[in-house]
Amino acid sequence: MSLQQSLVGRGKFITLEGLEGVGKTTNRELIESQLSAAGIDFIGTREPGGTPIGEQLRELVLSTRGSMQAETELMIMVASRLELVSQLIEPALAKGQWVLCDRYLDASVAYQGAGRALGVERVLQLHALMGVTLTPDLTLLLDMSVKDGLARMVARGKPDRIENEAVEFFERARQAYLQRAVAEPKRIEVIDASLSKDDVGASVARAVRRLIQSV
Ligand code: Z5A
Repeated sequence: MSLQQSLVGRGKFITLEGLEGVGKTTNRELIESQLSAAGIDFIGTREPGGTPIGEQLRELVLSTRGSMQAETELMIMVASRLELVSQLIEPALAKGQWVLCDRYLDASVAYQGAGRALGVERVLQLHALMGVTLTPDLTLLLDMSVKDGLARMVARGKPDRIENEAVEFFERARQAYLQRAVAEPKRIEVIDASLSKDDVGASVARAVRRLIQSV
């Protein structure tokens, strides 16, 4: 370990999760401002994507051209994550930088494990098998009804392949997210995303402040 690393310690890893339209991008920007104001060195990234290979995989997996087996979809998500963790996230954390990621492993549990009904255990086993075992320090789960979240997305238009799924798919994903929050209450903070942008932002900022103060 270099002198610089031993002085700053390992960085913290924060993820944003939730269904479409719940405000992940909106709140990612708020957290970035908060971290900057606190003088914390950080990087922001997203999944699928975040590396040159990951961004190509993102285009492939979200494209509306042709159909794809659920297992193929899962393996592309894991491949993109593997690249992101090894090329960007782990090196940044090791240098003492904080990492803010728009979606991570919980999204595969929710969307592929529950939404596509591949099974939560199977999704976790595949990650373990591939050595993707990094767990976030804090996960902000923005939660609201599927109907209201989708309504926000309809206003945006141009749905991708996964956004074209039926409401039942998203209901299963939402329940899986909430079950994970019950199982891991210390890591996952559920935030009511149906409130105003200011109120959601205030809850997000409180949770991030607690993490900053814990260091
Ligand atoms: N996916 C997967 O299946 N498995 C995986 O392992 C991973 C991902 C990692 C990535 O999509 C897709 O990949 C995603 C899951 C799947 N697909 N689906 N479906 P993405 O990255 O393109 O998009 P997203 O993650 O679904 O996010 P989004 O669609 O951009 O939504 P968002 O970031 O959560 O919301 P936003 O852009 O901040 O806000 C949406 C609108 O609502 C916008 O107009 C805001 O101004 C408005 N908004 C935000 N907050 C509020 C409040 N509080 N009140 C009112 N209006 C608000």
